[in-house]
Amino acid sequence: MNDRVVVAGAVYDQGRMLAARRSAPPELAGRWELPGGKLEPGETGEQALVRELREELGVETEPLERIPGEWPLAPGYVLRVWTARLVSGVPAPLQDHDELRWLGPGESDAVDWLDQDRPAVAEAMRRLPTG
Ligand code: 523
Repeated sequence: MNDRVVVAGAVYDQGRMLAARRSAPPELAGRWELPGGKLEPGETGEQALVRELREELGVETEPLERIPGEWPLAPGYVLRVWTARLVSGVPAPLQDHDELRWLGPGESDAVDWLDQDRPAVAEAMRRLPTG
C-alpha cells in the first residue's frame, strides 16, 4: 500500500525561512509548520508544492532541493519537504494559517513546530542561504 504524500516547503527569502501557524484542525491549531499540502493525482511533488504555496500564501515560488527523508504523519500519510525560493509576492495567511513569521539564522526555536516537521526544519535552517 502506498502512503499518500504531503509536500511542504522551506521558503527562503533574504536569508530567512518562512514559518506558518496552523489555524485548523483543532488538534494542530497554534502549532507551526512548513506550509504545503496533499499531492494530487498526476502532480509531481514540486508541482504540488508550487500550487499549495500559491493557494495558501498567494506567492510564486521555485523549488530548489528535496530534503532527504520522509516523515510519517497520520496513518497513511508521509511528509516530503523541499527548499524553495520566493520568486514573487508577499506571503499572506490566505488558508489554513493565522500567522506567518520569517526566521533568520538561529531563530528556528522561536516557534512551536509540529513534531513531524522538526527534522526537516533543522536541515532547512542548516541550508539557509545567506543574504
Ligand atoms: N502536515 C504536517 N506538516 C506540514 C504539512 C504541510 C502538513 O504535519 N508541514 C499534516 C497536517 C495534516 C496533513 O499533513 O494532517 C495534510 O496537510 P494539510 O491539511 O495542510 O493539507 P491540504 O491543505 O492539502 O488539506 P486539505 O485542505 O484537506 O486538502
